[in-house]
Amino acid sequence: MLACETLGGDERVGGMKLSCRTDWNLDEIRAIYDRPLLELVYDAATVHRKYFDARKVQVSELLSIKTGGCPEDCSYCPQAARYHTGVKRHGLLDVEKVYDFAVAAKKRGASRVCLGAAWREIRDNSDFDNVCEMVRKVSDLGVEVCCTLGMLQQNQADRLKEAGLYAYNHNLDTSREYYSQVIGTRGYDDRLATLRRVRKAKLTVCSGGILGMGESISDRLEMLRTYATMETPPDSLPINTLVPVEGTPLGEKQKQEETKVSIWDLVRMIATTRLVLPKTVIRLSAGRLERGVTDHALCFMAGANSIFTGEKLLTTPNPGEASDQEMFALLGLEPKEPFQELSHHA
Ligand code: SAM
Ligand code: DTB
Ligand code: SF4
Repeated sequence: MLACETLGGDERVGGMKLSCRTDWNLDEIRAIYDRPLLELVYDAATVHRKYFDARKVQVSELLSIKTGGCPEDCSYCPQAARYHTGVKRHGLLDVEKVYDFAVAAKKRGASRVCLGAAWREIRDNSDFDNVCEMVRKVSDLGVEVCCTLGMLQQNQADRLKEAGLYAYNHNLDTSREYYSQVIGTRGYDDRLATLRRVRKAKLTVCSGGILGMGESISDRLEMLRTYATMETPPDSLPINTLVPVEGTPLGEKQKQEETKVSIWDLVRMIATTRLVLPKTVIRLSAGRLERGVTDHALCFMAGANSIFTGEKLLTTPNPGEASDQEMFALLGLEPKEPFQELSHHA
């Protein structure tokens, strides 16, 4: 039986050193993932408490600042122009409208506002000038601003940093091997190149994946290995479970049944992430609507420490603030203040 030997300065699980490691291989990560469930959760909860205040959960709000009409073919995404999903398209929102949303989000207790655009990549045009203006104004409110705008070049990452951006979200979504089954219009290396530029601009990196797209457990863990072996791993890692949307290739009814993610697989993935990336904020992202408070409690125990709240993610439904507040009260959790993320490059 694998045992958690020490969780002091040099944490080990099953004899494997945990912290400050960037040399993980898949077998080691798999050995952690396959541990007896309650042992795994206990160790993850213990490591979580070493680096974080486990009563604090970051509450973020999402706003789609440009919706639909995306030229990419991501087979999960309701915003890809080529799928008929009924998503109402709109061009870039006005700066004022975004600012008003952020003011309201802050009042509701959010410490991070994430602005998403259905772009393949950023272009140097007036829309990007306006996004920089949004970032400037929302940052001045004292909340963390995150953008997810697709691929970017170095000068664009630098401009976002200069405008006050705190984080950039750009997901690898799955393993390199499975990626081409999900997306054909760009490659894994394009994603990695953007992440390097984000890091170089000294922005914090938010990068994670989606479970439930038909990938194997090995694909999930291989994605985790990619993150854990980066010179500087992500500051935050969103774990989404697929929100099946009719009209997308992955939204087909039959596939949904086959690929539904069990709470146990989700908890194992969160706990394993907590153990191999002890300092990373883990965001329990898309796919919360079907999960009850008991499921959420297990995820928080396993090391998740962030959620997106509000009735809508970018285009799909999500639990609203009222039910999240009720859940926080029940579980004794509190929203985290902004700018207290452990940054690997600080
Ligand atoms: N266009 C940009 C990009 O692809 O990076 C930013 C927006 S994109 C919608 C942000 C992330 O949302 C994707 O990387 C994916 O992980 C997640 N996502 C999109 N559709 C989803 C779905 N149906 N279920 C779960 N996650 C989804
Ligand atoms: C992330 O990993 N999940 C959030 C955020 N980053 C941008 C987005 C989830 C989107 C789910 C599908 C939608 O609402 O359109
Ligand atoms: Fe476009 Fe992003 Fe959706 Fe892919 S995930 S189709 S890039 S909006």
